[in-house]
Amino acid sequence: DTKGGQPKETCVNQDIIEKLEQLMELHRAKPSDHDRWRVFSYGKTIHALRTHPTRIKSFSEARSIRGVGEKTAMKIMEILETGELRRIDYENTDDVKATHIFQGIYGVGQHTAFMWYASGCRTLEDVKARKGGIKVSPTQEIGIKFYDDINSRMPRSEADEIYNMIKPIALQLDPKLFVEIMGSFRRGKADCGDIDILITRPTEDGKTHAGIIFRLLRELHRRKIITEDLSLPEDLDDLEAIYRGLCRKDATSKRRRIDFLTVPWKSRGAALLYYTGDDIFNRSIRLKANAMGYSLNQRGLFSGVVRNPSDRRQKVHSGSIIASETEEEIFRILGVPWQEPHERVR
Ligand code: DCP
Ligand code: MG
Ligand code: MN
Repeated sequence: DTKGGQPKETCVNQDIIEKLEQLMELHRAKPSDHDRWRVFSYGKTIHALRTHPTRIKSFSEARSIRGVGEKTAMKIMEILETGELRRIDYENTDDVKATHIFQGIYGVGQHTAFMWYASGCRTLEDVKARKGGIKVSPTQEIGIKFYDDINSRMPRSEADEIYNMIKPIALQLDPKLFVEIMGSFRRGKADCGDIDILITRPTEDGKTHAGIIFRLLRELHRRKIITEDLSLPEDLDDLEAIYRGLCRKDATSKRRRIDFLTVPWKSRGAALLYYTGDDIFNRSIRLKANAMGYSLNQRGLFSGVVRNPSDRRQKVHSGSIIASETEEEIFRILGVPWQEPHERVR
């Protein structure tokens, strides 16, 4: 299934799920293999709980759910009896708190966050002071400078305004461009973490959109819509490119994260599907494709992809393309009933 259980409003065990999710997130914040295993195991339990039709009333009922062992069943009973789960406080250790703050810096992952913690940093001020002699990259420096802006979501209306400033500028550079806003905005969410813009161009006149991102960026910097670059595409001539940066509506507005993605015209359906998300929906539709012997990514739906068994990232055989031009076609071949973007949520 591509829906992942009952919606929040109707899930009778929602309070239990939320506590276990909190605990799972704390384990996710920790680097050990053991913690990774726990995240995996809580993830399965939570999924099973979501599809459990009745309110759990007893230890034995909890134990009867697939993936729920003795320890988890005891946690469920604690939540039922007290409304709390003491283990959450216990797992929320100083290293988790500090590394959580550090990972809010754009360009800082778990590895860097724990290195900084090991160097003695505990707060953002410590990082700014380079406590313990830590190294901060120019991108991370931008992430620190605009920490609060980057970590707050924007109202949908602001994403809409910025998109409507950018689209005509792109079309002025090339009126044949296809420019579409993706991600949470396309799914109709009321607030967006960033702005995701997909760009491509039909090829029937023999021209392409190669290099358009750079021309567009020059224009957006000139107009002070884009304010900082976080990462630029590598190759000027590539039809497939990713740009990440910061933008703002006007000089008094917060900075917002923005991503530009370009794809070859023939991949537009697969790219629309991928960049609309959400990520959980993508995972389930990709698993469905895999179960049918296909492989799905932002470029298309492929058959006959052969991977190296000892390193699944390596393709031994790239396979042949089955569909990529429209979302509808990909849904149809996978036997998944059409879902509007706003329905594609966990
Ligand atoms: N995506 C994915 N897996 C990832 C990251 C992204 O499948 N690990 C896809 C699905 C996302 C889309 O790309 O919907 C855009 O990525 P964002 O990180 O911008 O996520 P959203 O736009 O969905 O949410 P937000 O409002 O937080 O930006
Ligand atoms: Mg987004
Ligand atoms: Mn994004």
